[in-house]
Amino acid sequence: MPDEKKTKKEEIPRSVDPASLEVLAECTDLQPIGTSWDRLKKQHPQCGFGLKGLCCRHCSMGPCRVDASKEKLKYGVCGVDSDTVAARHFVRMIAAGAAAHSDHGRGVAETFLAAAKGEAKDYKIKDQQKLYGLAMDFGVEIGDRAVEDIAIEVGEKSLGIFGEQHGPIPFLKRAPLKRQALWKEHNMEPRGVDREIVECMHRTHMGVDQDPENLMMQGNRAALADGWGGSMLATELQDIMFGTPQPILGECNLGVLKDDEVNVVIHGHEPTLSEMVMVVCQSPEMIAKAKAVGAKGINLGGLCCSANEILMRHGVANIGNFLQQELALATGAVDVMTVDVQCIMSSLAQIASCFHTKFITTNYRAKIKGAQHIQFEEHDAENIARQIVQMGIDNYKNRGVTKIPKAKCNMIAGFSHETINYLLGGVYRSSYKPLNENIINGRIRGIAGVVGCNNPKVTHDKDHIALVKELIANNVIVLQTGCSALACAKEGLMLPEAASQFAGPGLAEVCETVGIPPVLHMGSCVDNSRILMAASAVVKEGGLGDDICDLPAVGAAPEWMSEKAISIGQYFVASGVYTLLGTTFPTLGAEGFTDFLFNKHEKLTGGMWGFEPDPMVMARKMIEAMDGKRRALGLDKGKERVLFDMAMRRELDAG
Ligand code: MSK
Repeated sequence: MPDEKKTKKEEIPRSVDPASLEVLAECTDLQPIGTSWDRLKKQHPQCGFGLKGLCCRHCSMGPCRVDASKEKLKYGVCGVDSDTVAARHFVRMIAAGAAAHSDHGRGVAETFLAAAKGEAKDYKIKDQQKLYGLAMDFGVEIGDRAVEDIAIEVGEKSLGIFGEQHGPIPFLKRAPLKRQALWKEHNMEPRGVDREIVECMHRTHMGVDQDPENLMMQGNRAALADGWGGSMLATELQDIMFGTPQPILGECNLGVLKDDEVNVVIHGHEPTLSEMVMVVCQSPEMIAKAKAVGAKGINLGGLCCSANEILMRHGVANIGNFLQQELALATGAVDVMTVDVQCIMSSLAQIASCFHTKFITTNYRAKIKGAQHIQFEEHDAENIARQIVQMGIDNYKNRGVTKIPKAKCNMIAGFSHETINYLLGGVYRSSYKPLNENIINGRIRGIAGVVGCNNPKVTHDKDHIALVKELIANNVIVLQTGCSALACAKEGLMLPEAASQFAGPGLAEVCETVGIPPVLHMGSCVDNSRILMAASAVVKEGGLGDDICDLPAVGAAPEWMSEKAISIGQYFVASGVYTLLGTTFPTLGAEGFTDFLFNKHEKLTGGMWGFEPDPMVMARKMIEAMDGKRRALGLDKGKERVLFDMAMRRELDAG
């Protein structure tokens, strides 16, 4: 962990983003709490056992530090060894991450059902085609039934999936047939995510499952229940209610805050709240109220995945990613910040109190000391959103000096897997075939999913940007979600012109022909399920093997920090994808278990984990892995490079 050491001796730069550095330079008045960078510094040295996954505090005989390399510390009080300690810890991280995504998904399903029943009047069914698709997945009759009746049955079935006792969950059928057979053969098909998480907690309790590999079978089931269950349900139902994303122009970075408008900021993950806040911010009545207090209007901006959700559907400006949440407040320009769940720093209430900012929690699951709590109810959504926006308007007059950096960047967001299908094939012949053909002919070397958070242990955004630039320069098309997507957007990588500027010649040619950036924004954390769908679609299109593990496709989370990243990574590994973490890896002190994750797991699912803190080395490892898959597919022998023109597309259509 080189950056750990560096932070102690020579300090690493805090960010590569000029807007963030500008605010950080002025952040001297946030005492006593400071920023996450200040607090990390004070935490040094961090616990070495904890960092390596070797600390067990599952019972009161401990906490035990268990380290196979030290005679005295080989076993915990109960006799547990380091591999089992690390495995239990890792499985609990999967369970927590899966719980976060899936509880979000359950909330969406409840709102969806209430909307279908007419009990949440502010929400509508926006994408009927997607509703019908989901109904067919669930075996719900469509016929000439009313949309609302179909939606009620779909909503009830969706809610039932979370608690499904026997499995397998229905979306597994979306995976390639060979993958489904592999899961069945290894008894890895998950039941509902609730059951899988409970079993994770049971097995990791003191004195239950002591076999690291057996523990990981349960970790795999829980992660699959998240990726192909809770997260995928969240994405599907959100698309039906709020619209399936299509490419849309947006702006990003702290420079989107405005001096002369009421700044309303949403942060967290659930679009049920942010969609309503957006509707209210756009209402003429509220804009008139803002003007009445001397502002030119209302400026809505998002942070983290709340930003991703409203950015990709409506082009609402995104203020920044995880490490910019405190900086947004430190500009002094935020009149109201409202948060729901996940990735919300405990410091926000205190930092808001250094300024005029009203800081509001809205979810009973996520209260913060010092915040004002306004419980969000789907039955009265618009009224509650109006109350929040009104607080921002009323607070505008209390603003002091603001320090809004100028830096901001345009970006294109909103590449759902349906949109990619359409963009590649055209409206009458939606297809992934042009993508497959360009992978086969070598113009595109492979596909990378680069996702995940920021972590103050490494320079903010640096590893995301370095990794993604290196990948596209080597003709790898990059699919992104979460805070990683926002990092690369700030660097201008999500604009079509980035293709000629940063991509290798093959990828650039494909992007320029289709008119897409080389780095595609696919949404929020739960939308990693869109990447699973895209990978499955590529396999089904043909020519690149018959399972996800055959594809020249690799995943990475270079600056991860959240347990959700572990769950996401594990569902990719369980789906057949080599997936690397940067910054740190939570089992490194347990050699046997780490070897299982980094090597032996591939025999089980065709996917495995890796760890690489240097983004350039990480890129090389990813490209080597893609080249290995290409060789296995026989694609290493030079083939004539063909780009699909209209005549070839027509031929495809006829075929
Ligand atoms: S918000 S989980 S910091 S990506 Fe989804 Fe960003 Fe990571 Fe949270």
